[in-house]
Amino acid sequence: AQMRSRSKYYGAVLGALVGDCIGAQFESGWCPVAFSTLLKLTDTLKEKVSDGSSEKWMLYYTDDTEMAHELGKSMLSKGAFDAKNVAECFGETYFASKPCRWYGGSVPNVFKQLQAVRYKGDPYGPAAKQFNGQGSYGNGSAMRVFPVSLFYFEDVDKVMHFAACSSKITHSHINAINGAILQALAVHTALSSSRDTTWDIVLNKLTKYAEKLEESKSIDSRVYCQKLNEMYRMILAKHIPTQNEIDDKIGTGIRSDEAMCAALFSFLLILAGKSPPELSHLSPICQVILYAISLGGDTDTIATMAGAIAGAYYGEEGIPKNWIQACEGNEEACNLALNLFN
Ligand code: R7I
Ligand code: MG
Ligand code: MG
Ligand code: MG
Repeated sequence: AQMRSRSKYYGAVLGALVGDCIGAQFESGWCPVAFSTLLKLTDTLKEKVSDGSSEKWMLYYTDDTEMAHELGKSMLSKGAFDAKNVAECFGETYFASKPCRWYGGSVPNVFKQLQAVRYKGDPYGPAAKQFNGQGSYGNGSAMRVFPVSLFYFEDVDKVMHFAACSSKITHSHINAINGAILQALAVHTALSSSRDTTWDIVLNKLTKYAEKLEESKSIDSRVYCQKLNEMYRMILAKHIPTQNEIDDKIGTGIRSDEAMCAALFSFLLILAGKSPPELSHLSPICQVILYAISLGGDTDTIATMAGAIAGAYYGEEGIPKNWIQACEGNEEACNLALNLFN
């Protein structure tokens, strides 16, 4: 196992931030984004403009980053995952948040119920009632889970356990819980891998976890196992997979199994050396983030999860300074990375 690396901690937090901020520029389109469009944006990124009293960032973060940072700061202040405190941090931050955070459609309902009893009730109660008692299967718990992997780095069982707990505050559908656990495990695996760890080793490891998580499910509802298997096939194929194949086999939507698997796939494809030629001049982490956005769909969320995994694997060095400086919240992200590392 790898020693804890400061660069990997910064990489995960900053990769997630940059993925959210750049991805958010394309979230509303819902369609694939040309590499040329993405490169046109990243070539012009620069520091915030300040006019004395107010500051204007080129790129603003969304709910993905806002909630991830709240989760990380809560664990740091309490010294552990504390469900009631996390619920309160999520809720109060939501009620104070700017419109540009673009929270999911139904999750505000959870925050309203949590706040109604001043966060003193069951922190998992309101989420369990969403969607007629099914719970949300949205990607909103996987998108923000990476701080759990950094905080509980030494104990993978705790990473899995608290990833699930953090999900259940807003997302209690089994596919959302498993998506959060697998995303946390993907970040944890990346953090503990050296640079000679190949894509198939990472994918094998995550497949074993997915088999365990889904062992009690009927064969045709083992959605993560199925999608991880499709990833092997698509990465081993001679060609770079087409958009149609990815839409068909993985998806890019708001469901946790779609966005989380699209993010992991983006990382693994670049790690396997199958870079699209248009991106091959960039560092691997930049390739992962832009490739993730190019898929379209829930671009901020796919890119933030892909950025967290890739940053945990490659470290912060490959993220260009101008990308970081263009993002609102970059100083807070550095503080969070340092505090989680310490
Ligand atoms: O998952 P969530 O926090 O939303 C996250 C997304 C990310 O893209 C963010 O960047 C942000 O833009 O939003 O929020 P939820 O409201 O729990 O889920 C999002 C949407 O998924 C819901 O509004 C529903 O449309 C859909 N959804 C479901 N639909 C039917 N049945 C989630 N779960 C269900 C379900 O069980
Ligand atoms: Mg968002
Ligand atoms: Mg959305
Ligand atoms: Mg999104």
